Amino acid sequence: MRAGKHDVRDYDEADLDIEKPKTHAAGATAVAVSMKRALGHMGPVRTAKTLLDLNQAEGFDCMSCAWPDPDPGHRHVAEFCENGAKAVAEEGTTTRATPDFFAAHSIADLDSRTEHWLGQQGRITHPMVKLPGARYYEPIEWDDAFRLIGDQLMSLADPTEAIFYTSGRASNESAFVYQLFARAFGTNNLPDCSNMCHESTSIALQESIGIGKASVTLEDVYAAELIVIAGQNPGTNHPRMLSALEKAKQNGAKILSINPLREAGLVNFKNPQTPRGMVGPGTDISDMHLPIKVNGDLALFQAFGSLLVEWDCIDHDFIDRHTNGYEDWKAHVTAVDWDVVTSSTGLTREQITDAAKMLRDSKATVFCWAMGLTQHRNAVATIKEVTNLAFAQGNIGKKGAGLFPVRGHSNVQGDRTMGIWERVPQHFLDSIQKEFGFDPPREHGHDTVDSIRAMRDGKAQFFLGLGGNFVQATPDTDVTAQAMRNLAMTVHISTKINRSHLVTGDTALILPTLGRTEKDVQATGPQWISVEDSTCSVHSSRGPLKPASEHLRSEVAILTGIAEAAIGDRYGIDWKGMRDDYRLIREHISRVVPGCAGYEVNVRRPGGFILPHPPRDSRTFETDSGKGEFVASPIEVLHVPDGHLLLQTLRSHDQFNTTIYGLSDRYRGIEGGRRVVFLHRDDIAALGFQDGDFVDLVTRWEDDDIERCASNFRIVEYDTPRGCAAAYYPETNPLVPLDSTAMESNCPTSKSVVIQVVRAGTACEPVGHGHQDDTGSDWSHKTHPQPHHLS
Ligand SMILES: Nc1nc2c(c(=O)[nH]1)N[C@H]1C(S)=C(S)[C@@H](COP(=O)(O)OP(=O)(O)OC[C@H]3O[C@@H](n4cnc5c(=O)[nH]c(N)nc54)[C@H](O)[C@@H]3O)O[C@H]1N2
Ligand SMILES: Nc1nc2c(c(=O)[nH]1)N[C@H]1C(S)=C(S)[C@@H](COP(=O)(O)OP(=O)(O)OC[C@H]3O[C@@H](n4cnc5c(=O)[nH]c(N)nc54)[C@H](O)[C@@H]3O)O[C@H]1N2
Ligand SMILES: [Mo]
Repeated sequence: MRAGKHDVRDYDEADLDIEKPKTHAAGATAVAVSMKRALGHMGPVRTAKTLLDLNQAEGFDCMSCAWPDPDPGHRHVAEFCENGAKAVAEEGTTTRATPDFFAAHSIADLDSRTEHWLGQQGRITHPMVKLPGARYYEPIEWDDAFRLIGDQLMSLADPTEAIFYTSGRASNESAFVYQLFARAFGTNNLPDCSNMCHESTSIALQESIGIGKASVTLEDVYAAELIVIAGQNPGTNHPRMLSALEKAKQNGAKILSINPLREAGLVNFKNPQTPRGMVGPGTDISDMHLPIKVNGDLALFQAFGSLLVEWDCIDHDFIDRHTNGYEDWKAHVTAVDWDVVTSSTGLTREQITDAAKMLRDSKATVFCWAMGLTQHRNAVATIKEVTNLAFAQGNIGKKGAGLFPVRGHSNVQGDRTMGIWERVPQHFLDSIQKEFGFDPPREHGHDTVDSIRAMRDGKAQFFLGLGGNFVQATPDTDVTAQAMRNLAMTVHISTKINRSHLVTGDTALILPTLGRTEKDVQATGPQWISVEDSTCSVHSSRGPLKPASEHLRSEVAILTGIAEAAIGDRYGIDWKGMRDDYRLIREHISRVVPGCAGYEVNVRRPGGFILPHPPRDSRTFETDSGKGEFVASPIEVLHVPDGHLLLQTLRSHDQFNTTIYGLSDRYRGIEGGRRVVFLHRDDIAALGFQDGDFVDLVTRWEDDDIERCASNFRIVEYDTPRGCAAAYYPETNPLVPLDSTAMESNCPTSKSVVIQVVRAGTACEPVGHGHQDDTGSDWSHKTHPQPHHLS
């Protein structure tokens, strides 16, 4: 442990408690943890008010993940999961970060704390500003804050010097207003968390099926004969999915899981809604588990394709009518090199053949995936390969079958639908022009990685974050932090304090906002908002709680306030009208956003409405050829040199992205800390270490000469394939090179980081100032990065 800087840590690696990983998810413990966290943060009245309203047709939408709700009438009284309860508790907390709190803690002091500690300081109550040269945040009146921001925006040499980031919790109403403002201001610089998340999915599906969204409904999951779950840990990240899987199994479905780790939720589920789940044996989830090597999926799916072709388990009728490119793909997969397949998957030909038989024997297969597939260099090709397999057996646009990218943030999909997209299609911009009478900028804006490059290279001066925690969520933490510090102004619309408030431009503002749990009352009365889940279902949400402070404003009120200050009544857009009555926003949405005609009426129905999806609805494909596109991709094998490991960075059971709820990764047996690295026992021995040793993790990326380092991780022996390591995000983000991104989607390769493991204290040099990550260790580079520009 490095000395000196860690006095203020709220936990210590010495307290780490390592147990055996669990072999089931949920059960009575999940209920106990939900109630303990909810009661601890909110007390009994607020707990009852929120949890009973959560995910109900007239209630509010859970702000944790984007898993869909059952139809109204089929919902439980407690239609939420442990991690949903934690998310609600985190927002509904009665703790407050007031101006007195900010007066007592300098920015440097706050910056020395862990992300966990920052989150525990409660809801921000007042707008706050840090003026140039100041060491503290101080309160500011809303109108003064808007004026400061407006003046800064108007002083930019070019509108493209502004970056407008969105995290996927924003409602459809705020997202629509936000993109409208950015475009009226003059830029498509609308990066979002999706750029780091399912971007590879959106790109692949757009090319293959003509739309970047899931082709299933929840009913398809229930009706499936086979559900393939690749690169996803639903027990932690989409816990309500386990109830759907249980139901599918009761209807006779089989489940094939493809994951380097044997995640508890993929083994067995004890449904807390049922007596069997509370005290009985639970439901076994996976019928087969393939412990694939990290990044081996492209090879695996091609091998599946090869076997299906060999066995002629092909839906020729579907292929003839609806697809293009089958013969090329067939030739490609038929020639697959099995040596490459077995070495890159770490699986035997027998294992792969047995799994392929599950595909062969299923007449309706749903393919689910998440970050384990999207955050690799070859991610887009891998997802096209999943789509090829679905085409091969006609598993699209039919009951019980389809493609199911399971989205992360609760409204990340809706934000895209509303135009939060740096590369929004031209027809969307045409509709904006028609509706509002101005010609929006037509050239593409920056995505997340390009925004960081622009800030790093002095091409941006202003950053506004609608939610999120940009500095912690993005790759190459040091580079990003420096990029943020280069700016004239950083502004965050947030509910709670996070690291991104502490890594600031010359001027910085925190604008505290209402959350999903809270009542939103504007000039014309109470308002509600709308969101879209992973299955294109759009519905309304209204919060039950009194706002955390009378000074909070809604996201819509803040964004329209900024718009008025920055562009006034340029183009005659009625910002005030939209703020006073969100129905006006929804009227615009109904005319601008495809599939949203009649929005106000449709979204108010109990359960809402489902957006059109041509492949799902009618097997039509709005691609260039008008057909579903088979795409043959070469298997790109990632070269991991001897003595190196392939690190995947993942979530614990006790966090929501960069929000660290607590220190219990219960299912994996990690308690009391987060700085652990999971390794195979033979790799531990081969590298000359033992379980329990402390190590530094080092990336040397061949495309630049920067040595990246994250210090002091405890080795935990774990059931993971040889050559593969796992450690938590965001502690490991300093190791992900900014320029290491997925081909075509530019998504950071957070699941494919080539690392070396060296004895703690021998690689990372402490830096004299700056941040600690979540266990209080320094973010450090051995050599400080010079701007490298790959054009
Ligand atoms: N409670 C909670 N819920 C969340 C979140 C949260 O942080 N906390 N985050 C939300 C967000 S934004 C998102 S995007 C989702 C994320 O949901 P997930 O994608 O489930 O999240 P990760 O923890 O990144 O898990 C990735 C899984 O992929 C596996 N994996 C890693 N590499 C590979 C590989 O190469 N191949 C295969 N086949 N598997 C691999 C890992 O072992 C792990 O099980 O969850 C959402 N829901
Ligand atoms: N190494 C690595 N990096 C990753 C990933 C990974 O797997 N590995 N995953 C990536 C993925 S999938 C994603 S989606 C991104 C996530 O990136 P982000 O979306 O930027 O990060 P979050 O941690 O979800 O944002 C949390 C913050 O949002 C604010 N917030 C919470 N609720 C609200 C609200 O209602 N309104 C507003 N305005 N603010 C609110 C709070 O202040 C909180 O601190 O991270 C990515 N980064
Ligand atoms: Mo995500």
